[in-house]
Amino acid sequence: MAERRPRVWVSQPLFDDVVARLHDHFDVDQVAAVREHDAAGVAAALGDVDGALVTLNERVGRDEIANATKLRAVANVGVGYNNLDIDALHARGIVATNTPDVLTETTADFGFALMMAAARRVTEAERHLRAGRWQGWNFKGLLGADLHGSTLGILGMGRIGQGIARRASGFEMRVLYHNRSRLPADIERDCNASYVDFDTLLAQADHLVLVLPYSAASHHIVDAAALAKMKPTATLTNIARGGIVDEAALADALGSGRLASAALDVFEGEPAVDPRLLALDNIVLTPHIASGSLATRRAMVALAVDNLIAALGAGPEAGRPPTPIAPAATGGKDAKRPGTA
Ligand code: 8YV
Repeated sequence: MAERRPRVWVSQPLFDDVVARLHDHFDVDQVAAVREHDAAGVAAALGDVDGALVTLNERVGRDEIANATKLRAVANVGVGYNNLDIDALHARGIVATNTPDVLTETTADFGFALMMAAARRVTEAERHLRAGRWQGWNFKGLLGADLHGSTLGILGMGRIGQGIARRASGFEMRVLYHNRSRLPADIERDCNASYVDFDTLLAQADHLVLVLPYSAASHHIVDAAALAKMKPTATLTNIARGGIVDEAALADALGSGRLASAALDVFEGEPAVDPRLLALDNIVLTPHIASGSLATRRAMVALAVDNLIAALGAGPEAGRPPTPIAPAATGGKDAKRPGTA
């Protein structure tokens, strides 16, 4: 009797030519169209497979794997893995992997783009123009804040935070950061960045960018109290995870002029966006696309495919997936405190 081929689930349509490599080793259950999977759907999909390739849209926790008796590996397409319950997976001996590094520079580019858009009111100005409200040149219209020569604050100084810091040198910005641990001196020098405590970061940043892992400890770390410590002229950019910012408090701060402007690529209830945020002019809103260059999204899928093949004991790296998530890891967006991403 022929040996049973392992079976894997691919939760969303990705890039067919990249995912095709899975077919060399496994039988593949490929979801045909972009869709939301609820917990029961994920549990059903995992019920009879050896491995899964999932995105941040799929929560894989204790309940979802309860009946997944064959499951040996879950490859997340994304550096952040707060959608996975790592303890539950590891307790069952299931290997979990993510996709760090390949998205660092692309995501840092986008963080910078959002910060600039918030500071210079780019999307607000475009809406103004498209709505036909530009009735003539106004010397004092739509004035923004400078980036050059200002102070950049970075919360979470991992790979992406460091990428943003390196970009800031070109704008002659002073760079402050806060992180769960201070970086080695050579990295600080390379990033031209100085370590400060959280309150100092809030108080001194002209532009604050959030790039820290999401966890219970970082939930709403930017709340009303934190926002009240920021300069009223400051901007806030979040490219990490929605739950890090208390969106109701942010809407209040932006609405009352307590904070000049913000840019969010991530939201607490994705894909839903709080109507209070949608109603504001002084906020840039994008649908979780920070890693979304074609080349990078392809590279993320390729790395996840490599991880899944290796984790299931196939291919040249059998048993050695390139980027496993370590037990009690703190290197992704599931760390216990503000940290690296
Ligand atoms: C991905 C992200 O688009 O990598 C991450 O953590 O948030 C994004 O780059 C997302 O995870 C896709 O699953």
